[in-house]
Amino acid sequence: ELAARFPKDFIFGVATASYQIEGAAREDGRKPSIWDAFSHMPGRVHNRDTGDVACDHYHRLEDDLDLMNDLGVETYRFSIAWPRIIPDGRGPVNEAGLDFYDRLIDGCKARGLKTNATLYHWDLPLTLSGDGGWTARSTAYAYQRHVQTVMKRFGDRLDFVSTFNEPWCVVWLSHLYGIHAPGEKSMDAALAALHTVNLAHGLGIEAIRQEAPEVKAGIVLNLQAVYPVNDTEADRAAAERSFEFNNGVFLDPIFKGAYPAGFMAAYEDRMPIEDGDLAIINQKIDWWGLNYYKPERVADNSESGADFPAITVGDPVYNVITDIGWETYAPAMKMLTEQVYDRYALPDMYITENGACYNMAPVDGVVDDAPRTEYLSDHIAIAADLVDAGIPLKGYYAWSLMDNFEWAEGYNMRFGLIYVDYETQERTLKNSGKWYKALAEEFLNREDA
Ligand code: GCO
Repeated sequence: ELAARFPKDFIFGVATASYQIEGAAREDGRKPSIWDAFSHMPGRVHNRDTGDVACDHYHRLEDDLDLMNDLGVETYRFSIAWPRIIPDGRGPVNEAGLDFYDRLIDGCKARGLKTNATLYHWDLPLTLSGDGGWTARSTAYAYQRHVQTVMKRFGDRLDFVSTFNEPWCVVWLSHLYGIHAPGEKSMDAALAALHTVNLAHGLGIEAIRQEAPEVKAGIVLNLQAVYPVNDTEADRAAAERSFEFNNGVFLDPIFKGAYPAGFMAAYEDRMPIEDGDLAIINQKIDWWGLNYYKPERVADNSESGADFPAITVGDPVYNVITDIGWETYAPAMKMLTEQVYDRYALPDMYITENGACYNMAPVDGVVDDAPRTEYLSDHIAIAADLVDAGIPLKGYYAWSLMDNFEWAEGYNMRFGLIYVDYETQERTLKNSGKWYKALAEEFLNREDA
């Protein structure tokens, strides 16, 4: 039995993010974020979808918390929108924005849910773009003030906080590949964003320790599980370079106090590092989160003269491909986790996101999404294997509570345990949600509980 494989203090939860679910984009003093601007720009997001309304969670907060509570989970991971708290990124604090999260957090506590707040899940206040957004060092200090404000207000009621969700996306996907806001395609912009985000993480940890030393502070990373396409020396070296570029540039400064050597050999003279920065970044944290969805396969491309890491992305090896086109391969989550515990002195771990995109809709009130259930059960079994292997894995959050605004894919791609009809805002628990609920209940009610 799957549930029986986890220790008593393990926690199951669900995750969401502010811009993906809240809507109410112009209400109660919230000002635009870079995602409001980006999604309203033609050609950026599928179907020109925006987060203006999203799941209308801002107005349906209590009902949604009830739905979550009905799932039987013990913890909720959500994000706090900076543009609701400090609408211009710097300057006045918006009381009405704080009130919303007061209600959210108190609503969780009233239902016995542990809270895990993400302090940045991509909705940078648009005003800060005028300074250069994440490419500007000043943004790290503006972020620190956001963290101070949030922790001062909620530090007494938060169980966990993370400084950032997926710096990889904030840095490479948003500033080098141009897929996410602000849509930059520049290595120099990306290198600057990389260092600003790492610095902001360290400044954020300082602020959390200052304002709320009891709260467990961490960071959430979407590390890549990299496999060489061919078992050749060249492809293994490519996989190693890919690890540095995609994972090491975050893990090394945070856990070792230095950027990786191969990466630095390529880019040191373009990195805006100042004296003392690495000591700020390299602070002890209480936990880290892994967001895991799929394996990555890479081949050597160094002959082409391409920039570091000089790789090409290989095709999926296994043929279970989700509706967003991602390869399904649960053992990669184990390989990756063991690899990073081998290489770094990491604290307690949580799987902070894991889930699958399948777009089936209700038929007579039933969403038959068996492949999602299979994905979840395969990955949760790997989580149990990790616990067995002695990894300090303490919890698992399914992505996501409900279908939502899937960034550049708009409303076209669905990851929820709950189906959302965006015309009516009606919610329908999917079969996978029923399965997860049964797992959570079995876990809570098992004999040794
Ligand atoms: C993430 C994103 C989520 C996505 C999910 C599926 O942290 O990657 O937080 O917002 O919706 O990953 O792509």
